[in-house]
Amino acid sequence: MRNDPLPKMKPVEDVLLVVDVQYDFMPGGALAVANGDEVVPVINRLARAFSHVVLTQDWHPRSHVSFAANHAGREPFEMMTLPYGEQVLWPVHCVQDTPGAALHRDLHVPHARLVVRKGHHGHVDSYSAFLEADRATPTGLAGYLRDVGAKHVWIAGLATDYCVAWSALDARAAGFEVSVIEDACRAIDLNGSLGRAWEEMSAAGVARVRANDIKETA
Ligand code: VGL
Ligand code: ZN
Repeated sequence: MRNDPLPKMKPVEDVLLVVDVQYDFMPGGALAVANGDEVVPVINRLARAFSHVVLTQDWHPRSHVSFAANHAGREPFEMMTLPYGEQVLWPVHCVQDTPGAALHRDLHVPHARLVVRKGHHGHVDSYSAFLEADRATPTGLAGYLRDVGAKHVWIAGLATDYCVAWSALDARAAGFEVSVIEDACRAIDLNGSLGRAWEEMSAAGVARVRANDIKETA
């Protein structure tokens, strides 16, 4: 249904980054985010205001180091020290080419130009769409966004306190203006992670906005 379409935003400079709208993060999924499905219609509507949209997909090998099942005696949601730092051990999720790794079928962003798959290296996680968790291996997204003339990255999706927050912080560090659209995101909130994520984003100069605040800038 298309009534009252949002005005198109300035092309090129404003990019909408839609993070991990995949079945394993939906209610009933392997790493379910409470009410994660509620972001889908909000993002569909928002995306009409952007001429440039990039999607991300969490995309792990089954042997991935972030899966508790790959560490004898470990349970999901425990912490583990890995060579690159502290890692949450997750349930097996978003295994490459499985139904749980697919984008939600009701996500309608036909004009999305790029899908960044992340977390594909077996020995390092990647919450961020920009930099893997070793904080050294780039995904290439910052270079892509610079090449196409992007200045402001608007972020929506799952989960607010992990992949959205890490992507927002790295986008700032890469020199972009960044806004996180809070009602187009939902959180995992593990041991206070959501409050910490908003504090870190705010300290880094990430704007916290709502979908209805987004107006034409052209
Ligand atoms: C995510 C935990 C593990 C996310 C991905 O998309 O926020 N969280 N993998
Ligand atoms: Zn993951």
